Amino acid sequence: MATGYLYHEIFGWHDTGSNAGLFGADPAAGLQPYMHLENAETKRRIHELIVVSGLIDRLERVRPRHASEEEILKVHTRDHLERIQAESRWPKGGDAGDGFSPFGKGGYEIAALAAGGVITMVEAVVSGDVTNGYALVRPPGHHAVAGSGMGFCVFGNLAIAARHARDVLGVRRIAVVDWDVHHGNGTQSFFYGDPDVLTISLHQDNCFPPDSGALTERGDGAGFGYALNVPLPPGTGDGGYLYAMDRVVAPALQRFRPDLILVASGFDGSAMDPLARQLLTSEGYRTMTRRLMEVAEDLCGGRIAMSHEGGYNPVYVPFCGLAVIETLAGAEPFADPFLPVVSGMAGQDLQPHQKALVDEVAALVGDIS
Ligand code: 6DK
Ligand code: ZN
Repeated sequence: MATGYLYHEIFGWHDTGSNAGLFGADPAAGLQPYMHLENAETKRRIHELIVVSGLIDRLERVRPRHASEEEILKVHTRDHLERIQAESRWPKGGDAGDGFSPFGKGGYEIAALAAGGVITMVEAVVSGDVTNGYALVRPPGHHAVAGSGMGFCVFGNLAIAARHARDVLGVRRIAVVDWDVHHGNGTQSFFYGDPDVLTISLHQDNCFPPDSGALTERGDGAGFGYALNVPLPPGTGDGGYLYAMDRVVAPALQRFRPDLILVASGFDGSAMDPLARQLLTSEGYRTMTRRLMEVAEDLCGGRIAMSHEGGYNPVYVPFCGLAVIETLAGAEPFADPFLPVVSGMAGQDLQPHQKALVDEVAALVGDIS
Protein backbone atom coordinates (compact mmCIF):
# COMPACT_ATOMS: atom_id res chain seq x y z
CA MET A 1 0.00 0.00 0.00
CA ALA A 2 1.68 3.17 -1.20
CA THR A 3 1.80 6.63 0.31
CA GLY A 4 1.80 9.56 -2.10
CA TYR A 5 4.04 12.60 -1.67
CA LEU A 6 3.87 15.81 -3.63
CA TYR A 7 6.29 18.73 -3.58
CA HIS A 8 7.62 21.05 -6.23
CA GLU A 9 10.59 23.41 -5.91
CA ILE A 10 8.60 26.25 -7.43
CA PHE A 11 6.44 26.37 -4.29
CA GLY A 12 9.57 27.90 -2.73
CA TRP A 13 9.45 30.66 -5.32
CA HIS A 14 6.09 32.01 -4.12
CA ASP A 15 7.47 35.38 -3.04
CA THR A 16 5.99 36.82 0.14
CA GLY A 17 8.71 39.45 0.32
CA SER A 18 10.38 41.05 3.32
CA ASN A 19 7.77 42.89 5.34
CA ALA A 20 8.21 41.11 8.68
CA GLY A 21 5.11 39.05 8.08
CA LEU A 22 2.29 41.21 9.31
CA PHE A 23 3.54 44.74 9.53
CA GLY A 24 5.39 46.20 6.56
CA ALA A 25 8.86 47.43 7.31
CA ASP A 26 8.60 51.00 8.59
CA PRO A 27 11.80 52.43 10.05
CA ALA A 28 10.01 55.45 11.52
CA ALA A 29 7.83 53.07 13.53
CA GLY A 30 10.82 50.97 14.47
CA LEU A 31 9.67 48.13 12.21
CA GLN A 32 12.74 46.50 10.74
CA PRO A 33 12.64 44.64 7.46
CA TYR A 34 12.55 40.86 7.89
CA MET A 35 11.31 37.82 6.02
CA HIS A 36 7.57 37.37 5.88
CA LEU A 37 6.68 34.74 8.48
CA GLU A 38 5.13 32.63 5.73
CA ASN A 39 8.26 31.97 3.71
CA ALA A 40 9.72 29.02 1.84
CA GLU A 41 11.98 27.71 4.58
CA THR A 42 9.65 25.48 6.60
CA LYS A 43 8.38 23.75 3.47
CA ARG A 44 11.83 23.36 1.90
CA ARG A 45 13.21 21.99 5.12
CA ILE A 46 10.42 19.43 5.48
CA HIS A 47 11.26 18.26 1.98
CA GLU A 48 14.98 18.13 2.71
CA LEU A 49 14.45 16.11 5.88
CA ILE A 50 12.25 13.69 3.95
CA VAL A 51 15.08 13.20 1.46
CA VAL A 52 17.96 13.09 3.97
CA SER A 53 16.12 10.72 6.34
CA GLY A 54 15.59 8.30 3.47
CA LEU A 55 11.80 8.41 3.84
CA ILE A 56 11.60 9.62 0.25
CA ASP A 57 12.43 6.05 -0.89
CA ARG A 58 9.26 4.77 0.79
CA LEU A 59 7.00 7.31 -0.92
CA GLU A 60 5.36 7.41 -4.31
CA ARG A 61 6.02 10.75 -5.93
CA VAL A 62 2.87 12.43 -7.24
CA ARG A 63 3.34 15.26 -9.77
CA PRO A 64 1.29 18.44 -9.47
CA ARG A 65 -0.52 20.13 -12.31
CA HIS A 66 -2.04 23.58 -12.44
CA ALA A 67 -5.68 23.85 -11.38
CA SER A 68 -7.69 25.12 -14.34
CA GLU A 69 -9.69 28.35 -14.18
CA GLU A 70 -12.83 26.25 -14.19
CA GLU A 71 -11.62 24.29 -11.15
CA ILE A 72 -10.71 27.46 -9.25
CA LEU A 73 -14.11 28.92 -10.12
CA LYS A 74 -15.80 25.99 -8.40
CA VAL A 75 -15.20 27.83 -5.13
CA HIS A 76 -14.02 31.34 -6.03
CA THR A 77 -15.67 34.27 -7.75
CA ARG A 78 -14.50 35.26 -11.22
CA ASP A 79 -13.63 38.61 -9.71
CA HIS A 80 -11.16 37.07 -7.27
CA LEU A 81 -9.59 34.85 -9.95
CA GLU A 82 -9.16 37.71 -12.39
CA ARG A 83 -7.76 40.08 -9.76
CA ILE A 84 -5.09 37.52 -8.77
CA GLN A 85 -4.28 36.91 -12.44
CA ALA A 86 -3.98 40.65 -13.11
CA GLU A 87 -1.85 41.43 -10.04
CA SER A 88 0.33 38.43 -10.83
CA ARG A 89 1.37 40.29 -13.98
CA TRP A 90 2.36 43.41 -12.04
CA PRO A 91 6.17 43.84 -11.91
CA LYS A 92 6.25 43.38 -8.14
CA GLY A 93 3.19 41.16 -7.77
CA GLY A 94 0.18 41.93 -5.55
CA ASP A 95 -1.76 40.82 -2.49
CA ALA A 96 -4.41 38.14 -2.16
CA GLY A 97 -6.78 40.36 -0.22
CA ASP A 98 -5.96 41.49 3.31
CA GLY A 99 -2.66 43.29 2.87
CA PHE A 100 -0.54 40.61 4.53
CA SER A 101 -0.94 37.89 1.92
CA PRO A 102 1.50 39.14 -0.70
CA PHE A 103 2.66 37.28 -3.78
CA GLY A 104 5.33 38.09 -6.35
CA LYS A 105 5.21 38.32 -10.10
CA GLY A 106 3.88 35.02 -11.47
CA GLY A 107 2.26 34.20 -8.14
CA TYR A 108 -0.95 33.16 -9.87
CA GLU A 109 0.70 30.18 -11.57
CA ILE A 110 2.26 29.01 -8.30
CA ALA A 111 -1.04 29.32 -6.42
CA ALA A 112 -2.79 27.42 -9.23
CA LEU A 113 -0.13 24.69 -8.90
CA ALA A 114 -0.77 24.47 -5.16
CA ALA A 115 -4.51 23.98 -5.75
CA GLY A 116 -3.82 21.60 -8.64
CA GLY A 117 -1.34 19.71 -6.45
CA VAL A 118 -4.04 18.94 -3.91
CA ILE A 119 -6.33 17.92 -6.77
CA THR A 120 -3.79 15.44 -8.13
CA MET A 121 -3.16 14.01 -4.65
CA VAL A 122 -6.89 13.52 -4.18
CA GLU A 123 -7.06 11.86 -7.59
CA ALA A 124 -4.22 9.51 -6.66
CA VAL A 125 -5.97 8.53 -3.41
CA VAL A 126 -9.44 8.15 -4.91
CA SER A 127 -8.17 6.11 -7.88
CA GLY A 128 -6.34 3.78 -5.50
CA ASP A 129 -2.89 4.55 -6.94
CA VAL A 130 -1.96 5.36 -3.36
CA THR A 131 -3.78 4.66 -0.09
CA ASN A 132 -2.98 8.00 1.44
CA GLY A 133 -0.74 10.94 0.72
CA TYR A 134 0.68 14.33 1.66
CA ALA A 135 0.67 17.35 -0.66
CA LEU A 136 3.38 19.73 0.58
CA VAL A 137 2.02 22.77 -1.23
CA ARG A 138 2.49 26.52 -0.87
CA PRO A 139 0.82 29.04 -0.67
CA PRO A 140 -1.60 27.66 1.93
CA GLY A 141 -5.35 27.73 1.37
CA HIS A 142 -7.68 27.24 4.34
CA HIS A 143 -8.45 30.93 4.99
CA ALA A 144 -9.30 31.91 1.40
CA VAL A 145 -12.99 32.67 0.91
CA ALA A 146 -15.03 32.90 -2.30
CA GLY A 147 -14.20 36.50 -3.15
CA SER A 148 -10.80 36.94 -1.55
CA GLY A 149 -7.61 35.47 -0.23
CA MET A 150 -6.53 36.20 3.35
CA GLY A 151 -4.20 34.92 6.07
CA PHE A 152 -1.38 34.12 3.60
CA CYS A 153 -3.82 32.09 1.43
CA VAL A 154 -4.59 32.82 -2.23
CA PHE A 155 -6.96 30.01 -3.28
CA GLY A 156 -8.80 27.43 -1.18
CA ASN A 157 -6.59 24.52 -2.26
CA LEU A 158 -8.31 21.83 -0.21
CA ALA A 159 -11.83 23.12 -0.94
CA ILE A 160 -11.11 23.18 -4.68
CA ALA A 161 -9.89 19.57 -4.49
CA ALA A 162 -12.93 18.55 -2.41
CA ARG A 163 -15.30 20.04 -5.02
CA HIS A 164 -13.36 18.20 -7.73
CA ALA A 165 -13.69 14.95 -5.79
CA ARG A 166 -17.45 15.41 -5.53
CA ASP A 167 -18.19 16.73 -9.03
CA VAL A 168 -15.67 14.87 -11.18
CA LEU A 169 -14.52 11.82 -9.22
CA GLY A 170 -17.98 10.98 -7.85
CA VAL A 171 -16.99 10.91 -4.17
CA ARG A 172 -20.17 11.34 -2.13
CA ARG A 173 -19.25 12.20 1.44
CA ILE A 174 -16.07 14.02 2.40
CA ALA A 175 -14.79 14.83 5.88
CA VAL A 176 -12.23 17.59 6.40
CA VAL A 177 -10.10 17.60 9.54
CA ASP A 178 -8.15 20.84 9.94
CA TRP A 179 -5.42 20.72 12.61
CA ASP A 180 -3.68 23.93 11.60
CA VAL A 181 -3.67 26.08 14.76
CA HIS A 182 -5.78 28.76 13.04
CA HIS A 183 -9.46 28.38 12.24
CA GLY A 184 -10.18 26.83 8.83
CA ASN A 185 -12.71 29.56 8.11
CA GLY A 186 -12.38 29.46 4.33
CA THR A 187 -12.88 25.73 3.96
CA GLN A 188 -15.78 25.92 6.39
CA SER A 189 -17.42 28.75 4.43
CA PHE A 190 -17.60 26.79 1.16
CA PHE A 191 -19.44 23.86 2.72
CA TYR A 192 -21.42 25.62 5.46
CA GLY A 193 -24.78 24.59 3.97
CA ASP A 194 -23.65 21.19 2.69
CA PRO A 195 -24.47 18.05 4.72
CA ASP A 196 -22.22 15.93 2.46
CA VAL A 197 -19.03 17.70 3.54
CA LEU A 198 -18.25 17.60 7.25
CA THR A 199 -15.69 20.22 8.29
CA ILE A 200 -13.94 19.84 11.65
CA SER A 201 -11.46 22.50 12.73
CA LEU A 202 -9.23 22.11 15.79
CA HIS A 203 -7.68 25.49 16.48
CA GLN A 204 -6.48 27.82 19.19
CA ASP A 205 -9.43 29.79 20.50
CA ASN A 206 -9.73 33.17 18.77
CA CYS A 207 -6.27 33.20 17.28
CA PHE A 208 -6.89 33.92 13.58
CA PRO A 209 -9.06 35.12 11.92
CA PRO A 210 -10.32 37.34 14.74
CA ASP A 211 -13.68 36.19 16.16
CA SER A 212 -13.84 33.14 13.94
CA GLY A 213 -14.31 29.45 14.78
CA ALA A 214 -16.47 29.53 17.89
CA LEU A 215 -18.22 26.27 18.74
CA THR A 216 -21.51 28.01 17.96
CA GLU A 217 -20.55 28.03 14.25
CA ARG A 218 -22.25 24.78 13.27
CA GLY A 219 -23.42 25.10 9.67
CA ASP A 220 -26.56 26.42 8.01
CA GLY A 221 -29.84 24.95 6.79
CA ALA A 222 -29.32 21.36 5.61
CA GLY A 223 -25.68 21.72 6.61
CA PHE A 224 -26.47 22.43 10.27
CA GLY A 225 -24.39 20.12 12.45
CA TYR A 226 -21.88 19.45 9.65
CA ALA A 227 -19.45 22.18 10.68
CA LEU A 228 -17.66 21.38 13.94
CA ASN A 229 -15.32 23.78 15.70
CA VAL A 230 -13.04 22.88 18.58
CA PRO A 231 -11.60 26.20 19.85
CA LEU A 232 -8.91 24.84 22.17
CA PRO A 233 -7.55 27.14 24.89
CA PRO A 234 -3.99 28.42 24.45
CA GLY A 235 -1.53 26.07 26.11
CA THR A 236 -3.17 22.88 24.81
CA GLY A 237 -0.63 20.11 24.28
CA ASP A 238 -0.58 16.49 23.11
CA GLY A 239 -3.00 15.41 25.87
CA GLY A 240 -5.67 17.96 24.95
CA TYR A 241 -5.39 17.38 21.22
CA LEU A 242 -5.56 13.59 21.58
CA TYR A 243 -8.55 13.92 23.88
CA ALA A 244 -10.22 16.03 21.15
CA MET A 245 -9.38 13.37 18.58
CA ASP A 246 -10.95 10.65 20.75
CA ARG A 247 -13.99 12.56 21.99
CA VAL A 248 -14.88 14.65 18.94
CA VAL A 249 -13.01 13.84 15.72
CA ALA A 250 -13.19 10.03 15.75
CA PRO A 251 -16.86 9.84 16.90
CA ALA A 252 -17.89 12.53 14.39
CA LEU A 253 -16.19 10.62 11.57
CA GLN A 254 -17.78 7.36 12.71
CA ARG A 255 -21.24 8.93 12.63
CA PHE A 256 -20.63 10.69 9.31
CA ARG A 257 -19.08 7.70 7.51
CA PRO A 258 -17.05 9.63 4.90
CA ASP A 259 -15.85 8.10 1.64
CA LEU A 260 -12.71 10.22 1.83
CA ILE A 261 -10.90 12.13 4.60
CA LEU A 262 -9.01 15.33 3.80
CA VAL A 263 -6.66 16.91 6.32
CA ALA A 264 -5.63 20.57 6.39
CA SER A 265 -2.26 20.00 8.02
CA GLY A 266 -0.50 22.92 9.66
CA PHE A 267 2.32 22.55 12.17
CA ASP A 268 1.76 25.91 13.85
CA GLY A 269 0.19 24.12 16.83
CA SER A 270 3.68 22.98 17.81
CA ALA A 271 5.32 23.99 21.07
CA MET A 272 7.92 25.97 19.12
CA ASP A 273 5.70 28.06 16.85
CA PRO A 274 6.01 31.86 16.83
CA LEU A 275 2.39 32.53 15.75
CA ALA A 276 0.41 30.59 18.35
CA ARG A 277 0.61 29.24 21.87
CA GLN A 278 -0.07 25.50 21.70
CA LEU A 279 2.27 22.73 22.87
CA LEU A 280 2.07 19.94 20.30
CA THR A 281 5.11 17.72 19.77
CA SER A 282 6.04 15.63 16.75
CA GLU A 283 4.73 12.65 18.73
CA GLY A 284 1.39 14.42 19.13
CA TYR A 285 1.15 14.86 15.36
CA ARG A 286 2.23 11.24 14.87
CA THR A 287 -0.47 9.95 17.19
CA MET A 288 -3.16 12.17 15.65
CA THR A 289 -2.18 10.77 12.25
CA ARG A 290 -2.35 7.20 13.53
CA ARG A 291 -5.80 7.75 15.05
CA LEU A 292 -7.08 9.19 11.79
CA MET A 293 -5.61 6.26 9.87
CA GLU A 294 -7.37 3.77 12.15
CA VAL A 295 -10.69 5.51 11.61
CA ALA A 296 -10.05 5.79 7.86
CA GLU A 297 -9.25 2.08 7.60
CA ASP A 298 -12.50 1.33 9.33
CA LEU A 299 -14.63 3.70 7.25
CA CYS A 300 -13.14 4.46 3.84
CA GLY A 301 -10.41 2.00 2.90
CA GLY A 302 -7.76 4.15 4.59
CA ARG A 303 -8.27 6.99 2.10
CA ILE A 304 -6.66 10.15 3.52
CA ALA A 305 -5.22 13.07 1.53
CA MET A 306 -3.41 15.78 3.46
CA SER A 307 -2.82 19.30 2.27
CA HIS A 308 -0.15 21.47 3.86
CA GLU A 309 -1.16 24.75 5.52
CA GLY A 310 0.84 26.73 8.14
CA GLY A 311 3.76 26.17 10.53
CA TYR A 312 6.40 28.83 11.15
CA ASN A 313 9.34 27.46 13.10
CA PRO A 314 11.91 26.42 10.48
CA VAL A 315 13.78 24.30 13.01
CA TYR A 316 10.89 22.28 14.43
CA VAL A 317 8.30 22.08 11.63
CA PRO A 318 10.37 19.54 9.60
CA PHE A 319 10.26 17.01 12.47
CA CYS A 320 6.49 17.39 12.74
CA GLY A 321 6.08 16.93 9.00
CA LEU A 322 8.40 13.95 8.99
CA ALA A 323 6.43 12.31 11.83
CA VAL A 324 3.13 12.68 9.98
CA ILE A 325 4.40 11.47 6.63
CA GLU A 326 6.37 8.53 7.99
CA THR A 327 3.25 7.49 9.92
CA LEU A 328 1.14 7.66 6.76
CA ALA A 329 3.77 5.44 5.10
CA GLY A 330 4.03 3.00 8.00
CA ALA A 331 7.72 3.83 8.39
CA GLU A 332 9.72 3.68 11.61
CA PRO A 333 10.40 7.03 13.36
CA PHE A 334 13.67 8.60 12.19
CA ALA A 335 14.43 11.24 14.80
CA ASP A 336 13.24 14.29 16.68
CA PRO A 337 16.13 15.67 18.71
CA PHE A 338 13.79 18.26 20.26
CA LEU A 339 11.35 15.72 21.66
CA PRO A 340 12.84 15.66 25.17
CA VAL A 341 12.56 19.45 25.34
CA VAL A 342 9.00 19.83 24.08
CA SER A 343 7.44 16.72 25.60
CA GLY A 344 8.96 17.60 28.96
CA MET A 345 7.15 20.94 29.08
CA ALA A 346 4.62 21.26 31.89
CA GLY A 347 1.01 21.18 30.75
CA GLN A 348 1.32 18.52 28.06
CA ASP A 349 -1.37 16.46 29.81
CA LEU A 350 -5.06 17.16 29.36
CA GLN A 351 -6.02 20.08 31.64
CA PRO A 352 -9.48 20.43 33.21
CA HIS A 353 -10.43 23.57 31.24
CA GLN A 354 -9.37 21.87 28.00
CA LYS A 355 -11.47 18.81 28.89
CA ALA A 356 -14.48 21.03 29.62
CA LEU A 357 -14.25 22.67 26.19
CA VAL A 358 -13.82 19.38 24.32
CA ASP A 359 -16.69 17.80 26.25
CA GLU A 360 -18.89 20.73 25.26
CA VAL A 361 -18.12 20.14 21.58
CA ALA A 362 -18.52 16.35 21.98
CA ALA A 363 -22.15 17.00 22.93
CA LEU A 364 -22.75 18.41 19.41
CA VAL A 365 -21.55 15.32 17.56
CA GLY A 366 -24.93 13.62 17.95
CA ASP A 367 -26.45 15.96 15.34
CA ILE A 368 -24.41 14.25 12.61
CA SER A 369 -26.14 11.39 10.81
N1 6DK B 1 -3.00 38.25 12.18
C1 6DK B 1 -2.20 29.88 8.43
O1 6DK B 1 -1.17 29.36 9.21
C2 6DK B 1 -2.11 31.41 8.32
O2 6DK B 1 -3.39 29.47 9.03
C3 6DK B 1 -2.14 32.13 9.65
C4 6DK B 1 -2.26 33.63 9.51
C5 6DK B 1 -2.09 34.29 10.85
C6 6DK B 1 -1.97 35.76 10.76
C7 6DK B 1 -1.49 36.32 12.06
C8 6DK B 1 -2.47 37.16 12.82
C9 6DK B 1 -3.96 39.16 12.59
C10 6DK B 1 -4.60 39.10 13.82
C11 6DK B 1 -5.57 40.05 14.16
C12 6DK B 1 -5.90 41.06 13.29
C13 6DK B 1 -5.25 41.12 12.06
C14 6DK B 1 -4.29 40.17 11.72
F1 6DK B 1 -3.08 29.70 6.29
C15 6DK B 1 -2.09 29.29 7.03
F2 6DK B 1 -0.96 29.64 6.48
F3 6DK B 1 -2.13 27.99 7.09
O3 6DK B 1 -2.74 36.83 13.93
ZN1 ZN C 1 -2.15 28.43 10.64
